Amino acid sequence: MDTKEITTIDGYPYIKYAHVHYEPEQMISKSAQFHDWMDTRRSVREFSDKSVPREVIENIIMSASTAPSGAHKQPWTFCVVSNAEMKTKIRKAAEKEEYESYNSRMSDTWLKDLEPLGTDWNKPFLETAPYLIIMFKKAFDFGEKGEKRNNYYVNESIGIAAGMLITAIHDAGLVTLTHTPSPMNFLAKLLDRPTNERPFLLLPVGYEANEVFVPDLERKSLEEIAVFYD
Ligand code: IYR
Repeated sequence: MDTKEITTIDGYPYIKYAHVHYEPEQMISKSAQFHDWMDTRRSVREFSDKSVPREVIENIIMSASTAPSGAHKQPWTFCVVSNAEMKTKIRKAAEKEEYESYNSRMSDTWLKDLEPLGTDWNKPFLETAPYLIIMFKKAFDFGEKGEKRNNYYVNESIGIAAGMLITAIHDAGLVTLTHTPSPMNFLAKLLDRPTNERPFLLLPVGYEANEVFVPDLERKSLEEIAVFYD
């Protein structure tokens, strides 16, 4: 299993792509089961403060980092905050921006669209959740002489990694939500990030609180979201 078959193509090392294949019947049942499982995922806004092993967080981050990225640059940094004082600082700064957003920056239509989800400027989960993962996108990297080296398709790449992180969190039996404080540059300042990194998404991670209710959402049907050109 572990023996890599290495060869050289155009002067670069290649390995043989090895993967299991399933019979069509098994594929249908596996993919249907995976959909059933994914369909149980919900954004949860109330967290328990119960601790989660650090190793779980490390594993889900490594899963997210298997995402495809432009020219395989993996243009992301995952900042993991469990420190209580830092969580409080982040909550205060996020709520300051969110208060402004909910009270003056967001349109009436937008606020109306959010009403069924019950969100507001209060973000207690930023202190309750045992971990906050803040994803930073690397607009560019630094070369050997400190020169700027642009990355490619950075938004696409980190967006895919975020989706895979959310999937890995769900698979571990934990919950999250995609919190998007706006503007979010306070995160770069608080976490002292280098100049090539921009905050992308903040995800609290942990167990849900006891007896959590989530909005009774309907997901779109296949007919509404897909067009098949046979
Ligand atoms: N950034 C805010 C507002 C918000 C916006 C959308 I669109 C949502 O689906 C949910 C929230 C917040 O994080 O509360």
